[in-house]
Amino acid sequence: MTKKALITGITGQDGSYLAEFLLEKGYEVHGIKRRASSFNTQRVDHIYQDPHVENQKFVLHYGDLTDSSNLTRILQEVQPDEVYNLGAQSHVAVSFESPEYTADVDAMGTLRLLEAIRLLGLEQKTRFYQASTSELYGLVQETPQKETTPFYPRSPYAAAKLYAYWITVNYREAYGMYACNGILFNHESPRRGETFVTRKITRGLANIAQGVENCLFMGNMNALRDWGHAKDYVRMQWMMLQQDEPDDFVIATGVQFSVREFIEWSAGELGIALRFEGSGVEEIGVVEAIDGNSAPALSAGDVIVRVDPRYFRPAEVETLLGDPTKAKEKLGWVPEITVREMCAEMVREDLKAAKRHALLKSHGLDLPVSVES
Ligand code: NDP
Ligand code: GDR
Repeated sequence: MTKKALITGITGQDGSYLAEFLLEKGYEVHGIKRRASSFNTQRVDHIYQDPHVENQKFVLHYGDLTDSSNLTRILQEVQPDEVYNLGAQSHVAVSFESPEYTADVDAMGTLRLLEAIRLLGLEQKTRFYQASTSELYGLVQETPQKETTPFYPRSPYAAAKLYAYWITVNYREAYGMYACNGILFNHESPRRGETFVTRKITRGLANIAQGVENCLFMGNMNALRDWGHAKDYVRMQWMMLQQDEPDDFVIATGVQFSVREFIEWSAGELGIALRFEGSGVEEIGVVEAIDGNSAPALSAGDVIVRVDPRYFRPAEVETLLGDPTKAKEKLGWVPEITVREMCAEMVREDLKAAKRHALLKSHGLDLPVSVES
């Protein structure tokens, strides 16, 4: 029997990788996409299947985590074996600007899905994965963070995800549902949204190297994160739902680096040696040397990184470092892609786009670059 999966957030970074992964495993994959005024399916266009063909294995449904009636209808129609709740307003900084919306989608949206599964009588059939987050640890109470480390959320996003975490545990305990939390630390890829820090850096520096942008404006470069590759992390989401008993797992690499280091690596991939000078809001990144023609738009001495306090958060999560021992021991999961390999891949992909942009520019076809991050 073909297994059916329903993914909320299928148009996002993780949703797109998970959909690919499940299709390869032979699943029929259903996804919920939001109605938007322009196309928002770029990350899944390569696996799109024409609804007119028979035996369609990839099906998109319009829906929204703020709308119980459509979640219930889709669940009833699909009768999924597995639900992956990846949909969220996932940007921490934006959650300070839209706290109520973030709570509605990230906290209440999770409740709506769980309750719809229960009311439809699917609670013994449908396994549920909740995209929980290392942001739950916020102001960290213990290092490294593991499944038993106390939570201390530091943003409306994290507070909403805290509710989602506990309501998932509650539906497991109260109704015997197979429901799991993956407490995932930061994971990135060339498909990462352009306003998250790693992608902002790889895209910004690639554009600067090609003369499409002038300067990268950053927030807190001292922040420390435990970064992995999204491909490794979606494999783990699936593994969690294949166990005999539901459980919660921390997924991380167990090593951490600063945002500044990620900038240095990305610059290095572009053949640029960067020197940081000054401190606080005065800190700048200066080009020290350049390898060959790899960054044709730059000269030694150019200032290409500056701090802009608008990117500071009202309350910051300074440091996160995960301990994935439980996932390694119970599930046999180990990440396969290192953070440096991931950084190189992201730079390579962003450089292709930057070169296309520079070529158009050289022919007088200058396109606007969206730099709002
Ligand atoms: P993205 O921001 O790339 O994707 C989020 C997805 O949610 C998009 O498909 C988005 O749709 C969809 N979405 C947003 N609002 C709604 C809504 N109201 N109703 C339905 N769908 C909605 O996130 P990631 O792929 O990076 O992350 C996946 C999940 O994992 C999220 O829940 C995130 O909070 C969580 N997480 C992520 C981590 C990471 O490092 N990436 C770490 C830990 C947890 P659209 O494309 O239309 O915007
Ligand atoms: P995070 O990721 O908040 O950890 O949430 P993000 O990449 O946005 O920030 C990481 C750290 O970098 C610092 N930073 C900046 N961040 C952004 N976005 N832009 C900047 O210019 C900048 N300068 C410095 C931030 O202050 C922060 O300390 C991500 C999301 O995917 C969440 O959904 C997920 O739950 C967590 O990871 C785990």
